[in-house]
Amino acid sequence: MRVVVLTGAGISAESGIPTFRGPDGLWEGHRVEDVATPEAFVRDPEFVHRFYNMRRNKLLSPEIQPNAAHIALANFEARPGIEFLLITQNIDDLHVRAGSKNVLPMHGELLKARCLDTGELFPWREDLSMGTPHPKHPERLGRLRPHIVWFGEVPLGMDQIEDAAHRADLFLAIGTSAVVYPAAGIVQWTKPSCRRVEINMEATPQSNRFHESLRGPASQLVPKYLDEL
Ligand code: BV8
Repeated sequence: MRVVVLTGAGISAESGIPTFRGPDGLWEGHRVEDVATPEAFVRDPEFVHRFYNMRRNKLLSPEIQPNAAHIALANFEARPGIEFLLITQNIDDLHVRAGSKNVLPMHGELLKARCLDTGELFPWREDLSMGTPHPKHPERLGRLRPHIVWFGEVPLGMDQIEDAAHRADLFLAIGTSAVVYPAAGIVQWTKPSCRRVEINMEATPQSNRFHESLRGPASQLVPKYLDEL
């Protein structure tokens, strides 16, 4: 069975990482759409670095751990006969830490930095600033950005995503408000015979495209749903 899963901030909420559009969705009074943009980075790079430094430090604190939903997805992927792709909009590493193998982080990764000049990626767990020396050319300062897809930038792996969606027998959307494109549109690439299931706390603008919409916390509904498959 070919299974494609799309996750959003809701799957990490119970691990302690705030979602974007819930009551705790603002940062210093700013919407993510206003901070996560190339224009904001040009205008005030230290402000954008501070936004990601805060989120990277929180992600690295010991109380932030994968929850039962992350773990259930990793266990399901390991089942025989399952061809599995986990597309995540999240920039945390909780799916990988839970043991998921075939993970496509379409909006980038918080624990990687990218060279502005060459696009080279580096694993990154410290703060970034305009004073950060380049790992290979220490005389160059401030030439790194977070390896994150900002608004107005093209998400990663779109060709692979479209191909997998077209071939999927089961498409599972978990913990996403389905307002950000092209992620919210992936469900529309599935074939008519594909089973489409949404697991979320609330209805979304895409709910009507799913055969089944399960309402409730991912940490309870995801393990239950996958166990019954
Ligand atoms: C693109 C990284 C072109 C950043 C993110 C004007 C100018 C420019 C672009 C646009 C524009 N107008 C529209 C656009 C397109 C734009 C867009 O869609 N904007 C929205 C706001 C309207 N999209 C883009 O710019 C994209 N790029 O269009 O390029 C292109 C495209 C294709 C081909 C060629 C060219 C780039 C979008 C990527 C932006 N980067 N992340 C960062 O994280 O700092 S998106 C950001 O929002 C996060 O990644 C997040 O994942 C994503 C979506 O949010 P969700 O994950 O859904 O989280 P949210 O909080 O919204 O919802 C959580 C849900 O979980 C809720 O429904 C809640 O009920 C539920 N929940 C909560 N707790 C639980 C739960 N469910 C279960 N259990 C629980 N416990």
